[in-house]
Amino acid sequence: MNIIVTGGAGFIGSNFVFHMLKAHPDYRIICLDKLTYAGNLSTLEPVMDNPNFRFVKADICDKEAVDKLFAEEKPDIVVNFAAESHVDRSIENPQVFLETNILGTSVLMDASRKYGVKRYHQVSTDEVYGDLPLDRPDMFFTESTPIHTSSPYSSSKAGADLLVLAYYRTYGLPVTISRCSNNYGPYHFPEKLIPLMIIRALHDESLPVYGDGLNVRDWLYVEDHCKAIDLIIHEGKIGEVYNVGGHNEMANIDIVKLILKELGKSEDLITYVTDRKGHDRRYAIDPTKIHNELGWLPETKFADGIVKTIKWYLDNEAWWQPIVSGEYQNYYEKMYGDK
Ligand code: NAD
Ligand code: TDX
Repeated sequence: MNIIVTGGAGFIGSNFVFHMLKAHPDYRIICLDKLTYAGNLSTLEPVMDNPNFRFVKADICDKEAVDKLFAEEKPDIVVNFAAESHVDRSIENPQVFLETNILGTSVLMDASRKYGVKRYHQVSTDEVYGDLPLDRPDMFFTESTPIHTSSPYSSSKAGADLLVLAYYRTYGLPVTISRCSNNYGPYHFPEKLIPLMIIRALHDESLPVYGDGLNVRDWLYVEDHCKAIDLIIHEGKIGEVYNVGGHNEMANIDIVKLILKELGKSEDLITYVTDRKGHDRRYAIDPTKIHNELGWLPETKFADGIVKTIKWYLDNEAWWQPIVSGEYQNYYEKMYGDK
């Protein structure tokens, strides 16, 4: 089985590459990644010499490069993780989100049609459903919750999802879509809440909490997400959407306090800053469908996963130090300077 994994040098994509090489030692995994600021080749170092792995640096929007790779590899399955993924960046500069997340998806699906791919899987997000009120803990996102996006990021992901479903209906492309809640774990880029707070706390720097800090996210350990995608590409029903989440809702401020406690740092580091524009209040996934149809259940409890993650950042400074010491500094100044 040949599988093209796009965005495999990023956070979830790299964890998926590791998972697949381990879970299916007879599969060939081809990673296509543009290596944007979020892609890190050093992450893939441990598998670079694996004969079942190939890395190709290319842009999913580049039709020629994508076509060439599909012609060479004749993939059975394509799993598309490649995306611009950070909400705050989408508020600053939406354009590249539309290009990569929507146009890039169409380029991959055109190649998938041309080369008779047996499964095109789109890695989407729960953010396409918009948000839920804090005072209705009985409400959850199901697969039939209407699309109702808040940010340029989530709109671009929703646009891609609609296009994927249109390719299924119009051309019969064998597609599946997964919509997962917030992931955390190793190799999470330090612009995102959990790694940002861990690394800044380690440096005794202020921890910028947006708004009142009461926004709720539904956290899932990244490996559980990878296992869900593995199941969907093998056993999921073509044309279907699967929500992925583990009923683990946490307010941002509680996550930040937990990280401080684990690291033995003072809560005085917490700084409330101007809220994100259009900030979604609460995400919460109902994973009944993937549980009933495919038997998926998350395996890592948040209490264990967060400790494992903090330990990973403590043990892997060599991975994140070059990131936070370079261009990233300018990014932080620009994004947080006037907050
Ligand atoms: P990430 O930003 O860490 O990684 C994205 C990867 O895509 C990087 O390696 C980058 O180099 C690559 N990439 C970006 N533009 C590209 C292009 N034009 N061509 C080729 N490669 C390109 O993102 P992530 O957090 O790992 O998210 C992966 C996917 O999962 C995204 O589609 C995202 O929308 C989705 N998702 C993420 C989460 C989460 O909590 N992180 C939750 C649900 C869904
Ligand atoms: O400095 C910060 N302070 C803060 O309070 C940052 C970076 C974030 N936050 C808040 C905003 C959110 O309520 O923390 C929460 C999580 O923020 P992010 O880590 O930026 O994630 P989120 O916006 O929830 O989106 C993530 O989950 C869904 C991923 O980045 C998306 O790619 C995925 O689709």
